Amino acid sequence: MIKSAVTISLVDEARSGPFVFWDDLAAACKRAAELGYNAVEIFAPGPDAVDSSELASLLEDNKLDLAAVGTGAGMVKHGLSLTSTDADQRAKAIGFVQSMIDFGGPFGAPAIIGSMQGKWGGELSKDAALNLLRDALNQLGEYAAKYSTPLIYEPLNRYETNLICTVADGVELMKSLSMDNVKLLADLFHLQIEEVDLADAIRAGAGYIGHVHFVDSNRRPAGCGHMDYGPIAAALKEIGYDRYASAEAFPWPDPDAAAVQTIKMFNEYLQG
Ligand code: LER
Ligand code: MN
Repeated sequence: MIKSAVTISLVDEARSGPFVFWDDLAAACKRAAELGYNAVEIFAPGPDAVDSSELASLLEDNKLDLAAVGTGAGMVKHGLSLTSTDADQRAKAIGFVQSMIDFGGPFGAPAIIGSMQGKWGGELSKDAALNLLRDALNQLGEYAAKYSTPLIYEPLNRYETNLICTVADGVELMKSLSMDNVKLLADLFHLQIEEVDLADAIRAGAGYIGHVHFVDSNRRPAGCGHMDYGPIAAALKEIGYDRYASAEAFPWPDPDAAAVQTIKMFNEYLQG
């Protein structure tokens, strides 16, 4: 069965980003539970931004799981990238993601590599960048295994990366890794920019998709754009997808309405 989650951002530098709840972790967890979400996904400035025992209490009190933790703050806050041409910077980027794996791992939550993958260009060729990305994913996938969680890698649309933009290219990248503990994130917003057919793309990701960002075509909450969810839901069920569909959408028209709208669409299309 697919499980529902909703994003909470604690990162000031990501103020214009696609996150539903903001700033107040306790209030967001309480509201997520009231609305019937199974879990929350946290986008934090770093591993120490949230006290682990406080998070454990919040999750337990609200009967929520931690679906995933974002690592994008490594890029937006600290300017780090796993494909930097500077070895020191790459080592810092790896260290930052490891610290986020250490934060989420004890809660069974995988870390997500999105913007931390960086881009190729200038003195860095596409092949060289992909090799750096492969090295990083191998190392971090291995690291995540100690918590029995995968590492989640997110293909992004062309305006955010030029490395891997489609599910099919993501599958090829996964196949080229030295282990199988890295899974793909199918973010429906990125898919609708890059894919010919979203349901076909999801079917092509069978066995490789480990997380879904559930959102509409304009990055508003599901149901507030022109995404056709019937075929998408059918494809996810067809491939036996049973992990999270997480609301990573603009807090439109406001956080609470976005959370209400997404769980309504989740219940209509993805539950059961
Ligand atoms: C970035 O566009 C995105 O989709 C996020 O999940 C990564 O921070
Ligand atoms: Mn995403």
